[in-house]
Amino acid sequence: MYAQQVKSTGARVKSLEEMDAQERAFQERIDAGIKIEPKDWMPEGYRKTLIRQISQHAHSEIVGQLPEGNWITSAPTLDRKAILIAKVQDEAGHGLYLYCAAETLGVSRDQMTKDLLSGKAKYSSIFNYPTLTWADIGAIGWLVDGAAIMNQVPLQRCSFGPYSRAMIRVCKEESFHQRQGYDIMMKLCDGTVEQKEMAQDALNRWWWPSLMMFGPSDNDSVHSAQSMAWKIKQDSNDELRQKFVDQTVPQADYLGLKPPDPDIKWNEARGAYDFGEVDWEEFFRVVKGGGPCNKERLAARNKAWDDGAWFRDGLMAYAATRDARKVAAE
Ligand code: BYC
Repeated sequence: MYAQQVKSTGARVKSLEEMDAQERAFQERIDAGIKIEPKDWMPEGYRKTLIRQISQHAHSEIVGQLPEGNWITSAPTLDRKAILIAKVQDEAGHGLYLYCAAETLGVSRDQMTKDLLSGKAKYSSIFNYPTLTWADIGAIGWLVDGAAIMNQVPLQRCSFGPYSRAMIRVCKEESFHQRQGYDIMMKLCDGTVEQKEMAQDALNRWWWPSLMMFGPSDNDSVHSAQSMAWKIKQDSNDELRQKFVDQTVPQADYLGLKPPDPDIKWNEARGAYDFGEVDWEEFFRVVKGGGPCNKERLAARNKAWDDGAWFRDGLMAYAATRDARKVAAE
């Protein structure tokens, strides 16, 4: 299955006849559902695409800790604080599995970190929006983790073994995160008028950025066609966005909240919700660094890296002494 299924602006996907023998054998393995492992031969484009996607994904997990970490000291109860700390720690763990998966492709963790800190590497646009109220923590769990799961469940079947295996564990944890976010929203919606208004305000601000998480529309997606041919991606950006809307609108109804889109309407013929157009100008502005918190996020990651220099130096000094002792003892 390598035919181009989505309208994409990326390079045309080669047909089997256009491939050399090695590429064809590789594509046939993918088509047969056989996982590719790090030591297997792979086309350079496949390796580069995976490094790009997995490292961006890892960076998103790491930067994604910042908006939520902001509320750890202000969580309304001890239980909520403990749950939020655990969630933020989980995100760090996801980043680590993903950096390890990318390292199997020959890129170093130091290089990936440098690319994030210099602003060269991308991370998800969603984390460039501020968390203004406690309801934002509910909305992130419900919507952002909800969108992440929608995107990541198919990634468990990704053709590259280490990425696919990392996603199995990540998805289990994300499901818990989504439930805790929805639980916060339920409590707020069952609370006072002011609490319900706070929940609606959070939904108003996070709805469209959540839809943007799935990437540009299929017409503008550069990588989708090739990534789907290689079974790195299983679904196109628009297909996943539609599934997310179909799943989330009834959840908003249950809470008694309304997504900020007057065009949302059940379409009986399609068996899906119609919805309005994402503001793509805003999406590309945020991706290019012009979102409300892009500068703050990069500054926070750079500060964390600089502040951790003494610890990294200490670890290296300890490792060198330990190695020297080992050599002396031999
Ligand atoms: N934000 O050709 P396209 C989480 C870029 S975090 C920024 O469609 P592709 C969580 C794209 O990279 C969720 N950039 O690309 C953590 C490309 O630029 P480059 C993170 C975006 O790769 C903490 C260009 O636009 N999840 O779970 O086929 C707390 C053209 O796009 C975005 C992942 O990373 C965006 N939203 O598809 C809570 C999942 N969208 O690289 C939750 C793994 C697109 O050419 N990644 N771009 O410079 C993917 O599934 C895919 O990479 C995407 C994009 C669907 C995101």
